[in-house]
This record gives sequence, structure tokens and C-alpha cells, in this order.
Amino acid sequence: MYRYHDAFKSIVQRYTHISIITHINPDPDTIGTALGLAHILKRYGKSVEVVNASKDLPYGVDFLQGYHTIKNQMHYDNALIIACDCGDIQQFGFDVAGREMVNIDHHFVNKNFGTLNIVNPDAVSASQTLFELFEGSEDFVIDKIAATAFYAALLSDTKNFTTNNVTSATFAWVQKLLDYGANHTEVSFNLNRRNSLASMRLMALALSSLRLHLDATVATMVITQANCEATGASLLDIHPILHLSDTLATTLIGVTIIEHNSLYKVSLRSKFAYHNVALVAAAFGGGGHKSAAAFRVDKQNITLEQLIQDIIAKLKQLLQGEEA
Ligand SMILES: [Mn+2]
Repeated sequence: MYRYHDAFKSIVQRYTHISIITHINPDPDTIGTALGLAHILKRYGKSVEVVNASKDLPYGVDFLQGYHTIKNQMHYDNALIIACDCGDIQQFGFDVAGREMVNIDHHFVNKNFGTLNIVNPDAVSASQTLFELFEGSEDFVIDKIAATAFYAALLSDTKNFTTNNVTSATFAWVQKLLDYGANHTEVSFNLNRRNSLASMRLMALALSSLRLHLDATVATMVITQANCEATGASLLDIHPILHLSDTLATTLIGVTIIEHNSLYKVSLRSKFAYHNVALVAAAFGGGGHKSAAAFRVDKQNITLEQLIQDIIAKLKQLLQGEEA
């Protein structure tokens, strides 16, 4: 990624103000990557804002520097836009027509919407793509504040180093982050030991909805709007529950369907990356990674039971090695 350094620098030099965009339904990767980038660009002398169109941000990263200054609308006019962890401008939630954009990402499916696209699908987090861009730079200096933000992004996107894309290169990178001063214990505590009571109550309801399909190789969970109301859970409280869907011993792919206002939001998780659920999500108009992907459908267009049957049919093809 270092080969993009000078191209990145020459774009950044043309602007005094930079708006960093994070994706809707924000996760710690998009937020941590953006906050680390904002810190580095401020040290480089730029005026920087970090924006997210959602009103709820993941609270596990609220200790990162700059978290409390994240805005839910763009205030700068004609600033350079840098998108972090976004595969598509649909994930912005902002109108960016006619704007110059830099695209920093690691999604397998990325629309290359930027003037400059720095997309590495082998990176385990968007923060890894950014780290590689800046490593060794005399202009964009990684310090302990940025390294801690990048580490939070990494730890979250690899589910504590348990995803299939983690390799020795990942740990070599972690060593560098710790050498830069990343506070790994603070990150680990904040991401893993701060569940809300609403989330734990909702977890019980979600698990009680577990159904098994295709000889128990696929598990589905449903979280209804009534479940969320009964427990007081917000969308943020659902996040820690999604990874449970494929943890049963026999299960290869887990599906969580969340009823939210007029939508069914479907989250797919595969235990092994060779079962590429991003293909299944794409078949329903969504996207994501090989082992974690998502899509949404309008409740008016389908019943819950039909949706489950349609998903199972696609997953059956995937598991049988046919095109999704
Ligand atoms: Mn990511």
C-alpha cells in the first residue's frame, strides 16, 4: 500500500479541510480507522471532521480520542472526503455528488468510487490498509493515539483474532502497533467487557429463537422489534449478539434477521471463509466480507418465513458449491 503514499499526499496537500466519512451502522473498524486518521491529519496541519450519518455509535470505542467530536452531519463545504471502511457510497448516508474522494477500505466487494482508491482485501481491517499507507512516512506520523485507534479497529474486525483471515502477518503488524504504543489492554477491556444489560437480556431472547436447517449446518435467529422494545435494546445492543449465530458446533453459517421499522436486516456469518457469504448477500442486493456480510429487504415485499426459506435456498447452493 505504501506505493499510494505520494498520491495520497498530493491530494491532501490541495485541501485545508478534510471530512472523514464512516459507514452507516458503524462498527469499531470504521470509527477507529477514522479517528486514527483524523488525529494523524490534524498533526499534519489539516482541519478535520469525522462524520457518521447514524445517531448511534458503537460505545465500545468511546474512549478513543476524538470519539465525542464525531458529527452526524458534514459541516465543511468543498472539503476533501476520505471514506473509511466503506465498500460503496450507499454506505455513507450523505450526498457527496461532485466531491473529490479518497477511498480507504478492505472490503472484498468495493465499488472503487474514489479519485484515489486504496483498497486491500487482504487487510484484516480498514485500519491495516491505512497503517500500511502511513508506515515509515515522515509526513503522516503514527503515534500511540493513532496506534490505539487502529488496534481497536483490528481487534473488533478480527473478533479478537479468531477470523480465518488472521495470519502471522497480522501478528507481525500487531507487534508494530504495540511498539508504536497502542494500549491493547484498554482496547480489549472496552470492546469485550462492557455489554449492556439490555444486550444480555436480548441475547437470551435471540438464542431462544434459534432454528436449525440443512442438517444443522445453518442456524437462524430472529430478533423482533417487540424483543427490542421488551428489553430496551437499541441496534447497538444487537451487535454483540450477531457473532453467536455460527458458534454451534455443527453450524457452518449463521443468519440473524433483525426486524427494524419497515425492514428486515439480515446478517450472515460463516465459520469458514471458503463459504463466501458476501456472494449470498450480494444476491439479495447487499455486500460485505467472505465471513461476515449483510443485506436488507423491505418487510412489505416478503413474509418472514418466506425470507428464511429464500435465504436457506441460497445457502444450500453455496454449501453445495454452486454459485449463490
Ligand atoms: Mn472493516
